[in-house]
This record gives sequence, C-alpha cells and structure tokens, in this order.
Amino acid sequence: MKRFPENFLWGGAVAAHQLEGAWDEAGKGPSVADVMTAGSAKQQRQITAGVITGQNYPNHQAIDFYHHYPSDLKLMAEMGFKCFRTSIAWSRIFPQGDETQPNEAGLKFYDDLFAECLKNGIEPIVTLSHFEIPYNLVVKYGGWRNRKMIDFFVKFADVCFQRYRKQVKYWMTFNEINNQTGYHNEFCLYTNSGIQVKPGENAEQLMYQAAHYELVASAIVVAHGHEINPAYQIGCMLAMEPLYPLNSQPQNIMMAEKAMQKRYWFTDVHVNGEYPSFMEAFLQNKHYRTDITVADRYDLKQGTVDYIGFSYYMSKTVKASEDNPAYEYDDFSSDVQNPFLPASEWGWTIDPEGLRYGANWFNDRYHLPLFVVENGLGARDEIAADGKIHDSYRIDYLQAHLVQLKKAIVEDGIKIIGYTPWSAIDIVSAGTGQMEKRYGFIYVDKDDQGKGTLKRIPKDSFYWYQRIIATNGENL
Ligand code: BGP
Repeated sequence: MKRFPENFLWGGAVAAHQLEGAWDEAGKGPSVADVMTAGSAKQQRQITAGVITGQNYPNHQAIDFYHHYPSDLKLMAEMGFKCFRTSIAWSRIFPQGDETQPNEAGLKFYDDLFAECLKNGIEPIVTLSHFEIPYNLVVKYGGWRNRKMIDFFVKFADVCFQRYRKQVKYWMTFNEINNQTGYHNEFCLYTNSGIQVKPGENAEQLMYQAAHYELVASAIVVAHGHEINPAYQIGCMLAMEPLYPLNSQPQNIMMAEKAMQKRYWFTDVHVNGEYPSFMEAFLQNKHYRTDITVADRYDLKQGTVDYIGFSYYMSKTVKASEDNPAYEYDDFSSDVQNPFLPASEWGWTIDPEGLRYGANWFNDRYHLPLFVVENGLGARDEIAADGKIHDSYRIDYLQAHLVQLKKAIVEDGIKIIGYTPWSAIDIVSAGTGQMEKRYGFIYVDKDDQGKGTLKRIPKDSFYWYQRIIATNGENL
C-alpha cells in the first residue's frame, strides 16, 4: 500500500507582504501591496494606488513577522514543519525595481530568515513574485505592460539565486500567474501585473501581453537558475480551481473545457515552452497584436519548469449561454452555483474532491511532480472563554482535503512533493485586505483596525496538524 512519501514536505505557506510588515524598514521601497492596504477599499476591489501614507494598517504592519520570525519559526518547528513557503519582497532587494545594485540590508534579512528556518530544521520554499512588484515600476513603466519588466525581474531573480544558493532548493517564479484571467476586475491585473487599466483600453488584450512578458521572464529565470545551481528545483505556481460543467449538456461540457483552457494555458507555456494551439488561434481570432518575438519563443523553450506548484481552495461550476457561442469563459457570467457544494462565509465552495481532481488533471496533462503550496479555509476565529481557539471547522476542512490528497498519491499514483496549507500563521488576507479572514494554525492578536497585542496563540488545528505531520499522514 502506498503512503505519503517518507521525505514528504509538510509545512505551511505565507507571502511576504501579507505578514512581514516593516514596509519601509532597512531601505525597503513601497510595493503595489503597500499602496492598496486600505482594507475596505480593497474589499470593494478598488485600488488606492498612489496613497503611500505610511499609516495604512494591514500590510504596512501586518503581523510584524519581520521582527517576530525567530519565535514564529520556533512555533512552526514545534508543529513539525519540514518546510516553510514564503516569498521574497522584491522591493526589499530592489527598492525602486530599476536600480543597478541591490539593497544589502534587504538581502541580509532573507539570509537571516532562511538561516533561522534551517536552524529549526525547516526548508525554505521561495516564491519570487507574490502579488507585490516595486511600486516605482508601476509608476515609471506601467508594470508588466512593459517589456522592460523582463530585465528587472531577471536581475532580481539572478541576485536571489546567487545569494541563497546554499539555503534554498525549491523556487517558484510567479504566484498564481493564471489569476489575472479575471482581468475585467482591475484588482486582479493590479496585484499580478501592476497594471492600471486606462479608460478606453482593452483589459483583456493587456492581460495577454503582460502574461506573455511574465512567462518569458519566468522561462529566462528558470534557465538562469539551473545554470547558477543545477540542483535548483524551479516551478511555476497556478491557482487550481477546477471548472466543472453544470450538467451533461454538451454545450456545458464544452464551456467547461474552454474555461479550463483559458485558466490553464499558462501551464502549457511553463511546462512545454510553447503556446498551445488553442491559444495561438484565440489571439489571432481576436486580432490581438501581441508582442511575441522569435527570441521570446526561443527563451520559452529554454526555461521549462521542474514541477508544478498550485493552490487549491475551491472548484467552480460553469454553464454555457446562447449569447456566448464561442464559449468564452468569464467568471462573472459563466460561473453558476454548484448545487452539491457548501461554501465558506466568503462564498468559496468547499470541495475536497476537487483537490484530487485538480491533481489528476495536472498529472494527466503535464507528467511533472506536483506541489500543493496553498490550501485552507478562511474563517473568523474567536478566542473562547478558556483562552483557546477551537477551530474544528478548519480541522474538518484540512482533514477532508488531506484524505483526497492521499488518494491522489496512493490510488492515482501521482508524484506529490509536499503540502503547505495556507496559512502557517494568521496573516492579512490578500483579497479583502483584512485580518479577520483567518487561515492560520497560529492565532495572531490583531484586528481589522490594527488593534491588538500581536500575541501568538496556537489554535486546536495547530495540535491536529502536529499529529498529522508526526504520523506522516497515516491516521487521517
Ligand atoms: C491566494 C493567494 C494568497 C492568499 C490566498 C487566500 O489566491 O496566493 O496570497 O491570500 O489566496 O486568499 P484571501 O487572502 O483573499 O482569502
């Protein structure tokens, strides 16, 4: 009977801008995340770009991991973490993004952080770009609408690859690169690509252009990384939200297929080093004059990824409609409720089997090792009268997903490297900009108004996960 592999990477995940705080310390420049930290504005999915007040709670202070990481990592080690997925804040290393020399103090922070991880027996897993490009690159260059971004990103990645070659083995280039397919929602383009859509611009066209530059940058970076350290394992990172057809009506089946293509063509480029036929046809039929050069196509081929990292929170369900004969997926008009699935308070469906389905989908199509680098339940946690946090709902969610993950490994024979649920510790929510949508195993005393002592309290899920790791997932 197969089981979780002996060296399975159990851990937890976070992203720099959602937990570090210290947004302007040690020479760090502002990032896109720092200028859109007003929770309510973010929740309405509006951008407060340009407002660098220095007073904004969430991301500016977050949970102040920057100054608390030694004790936070100790708690993670107590849980038994084998690894810790975080990201490097690009604007700590290149505060404006376009300097010639990196900021030594920023580099030093990650030297120390990774050393502390390793001291605790925890392997750092690092994402290079997790929703936070230096703000100056938005102001000066328009973010990823500009080809120059490729050079800036490659430089940043090269510096990191050189500096941390003894400490880090697993890397990922862009977090949830496919999330920008929600381009009609300016928030998605802004967080992923730093693009502000101007009146009269075609957001869809912009998205495909930005995504192309990001994919070329990713491929160049993968190729450089392999040269710098052949032992590096460099992956892509996708948000896996399987899109199911509402029923067996052929039009709905085709709608689901086209929706999956639209959400996952990025993976084809990352893995195969070339655009899939449906995407070439799509760009042509749309008459999008995307800047894709012969040199780009060469670069894409040189830097194919070693593994696929993916997040899994929910599945979605789609339905075709008569006024959409081309089956163009749009998450506003194509998504429908799945009558079989409950949802979280934020409307995210709870579908453990979708994790196994998504893992199978990736495995069938790409034949690469997989790494589940995010999975979790956002919920409002209360401190009970006994001073503890009884988050049985989170345990139920994670337990049910782990059962399916185990089936993917044991019954489907899929190579899965590890599992890093979101989030290792409570942090600021990316989508709402708030603290009260919590995911962590460790509670942090901080509220949406920025009030709280920052005290850390292990939740019930902390002890549950500790047991899961200690038994290598044997008794689920
Ligand atoms: C993913 C992001 C994370 C994270 C998570 C939960 O899309 O990679 O950064 O925040 O979703 O989302 P939210 O914080 O909006 O609940």
